[in-house]
Amino acid sequence: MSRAGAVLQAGVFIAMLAATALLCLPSSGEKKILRAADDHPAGYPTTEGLFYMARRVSELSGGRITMQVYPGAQLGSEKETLENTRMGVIDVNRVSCAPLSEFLEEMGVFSMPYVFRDGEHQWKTLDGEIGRRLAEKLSEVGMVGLAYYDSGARSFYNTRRPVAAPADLKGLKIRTQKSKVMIELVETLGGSATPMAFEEVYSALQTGVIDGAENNPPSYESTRHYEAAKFYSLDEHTRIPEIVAASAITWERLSPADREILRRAAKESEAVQKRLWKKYEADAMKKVAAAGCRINAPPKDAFRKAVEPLYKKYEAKYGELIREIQAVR
Ligand code: BDP
Repeated sequence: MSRAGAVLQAGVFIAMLAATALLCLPSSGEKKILRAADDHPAGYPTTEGLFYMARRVSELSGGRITMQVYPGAQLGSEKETLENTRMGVIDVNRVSCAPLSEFLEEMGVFSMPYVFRDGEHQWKTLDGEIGRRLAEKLSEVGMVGLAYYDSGARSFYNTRRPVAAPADLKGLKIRTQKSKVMIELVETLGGSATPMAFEEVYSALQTGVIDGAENNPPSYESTRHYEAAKFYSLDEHTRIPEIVAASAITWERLSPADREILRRAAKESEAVQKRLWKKYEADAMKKVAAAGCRINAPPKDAFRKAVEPLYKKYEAKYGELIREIQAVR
């Protein structure tokens, strides 16, 4: 063999070795598909947040990781998607912290009525040590917290009458999320709590199985619950954040670099979601008002007073955490 031929052969050999080494690299070299769940349709701020995250995951991984977003509860109701996230069947999940509290009890503190003074206090808490600590605790139940999303404030709506004071809730059948705190909150205020999956609420309102529910303006509008339940009373009893969480099983299979891509993309999507939220919330209020909904803003003091027994009841569980939240300035 000529000298040039030998050099060429050696070169090819080295190139082949390098290619083999690349193929054998731990997971980071492989293409990956991740499935992400949201119970809202496309266009809703949380789902759009996930779509943005998916775009960034693709960009940051050079097209190697695809995050497929399944909107509109295609992968199940929140309780089901949470179970499937823990099992590794769903890789990324955007849920409300209320149903999440059935898996990690501490998350229920965010469902305590008026625990946040306002949105600013809420975000200081979530962005600070408390928000981080609770997100990290998700590892105890098979998940990894990646970002919080905005969900504004939840208020009551019903088919019967304006709620000007807690007494007006007496006897009303109010749908709640599947969360102990939310059930007890409605009961404490005198309503009759009916826990039910989000997707079932519209027909339950129409058929009169329930008299009302409670949610933020974007959900009240996008679900068209406002068509069936025209009385919307802005008591703003809770500010329950949304969370984007990954399955711990999925997480284990990712290289440190890919984990970082997911974390970064989720965090970037948080800022986008919060911006979209503000706009959607204002638009939703305009839309439901234009549709003839009767909107009132009852004085909150009576509601604050009426939920005091709930605080007593949860003192042993959340008392310390509540005081920590209250101390956030
Ligand atoms: C909405 C949340 C959604 C909920 C739903 C509900 O974004 O994830 O779980 O409320 O009430 O605000 O079930």
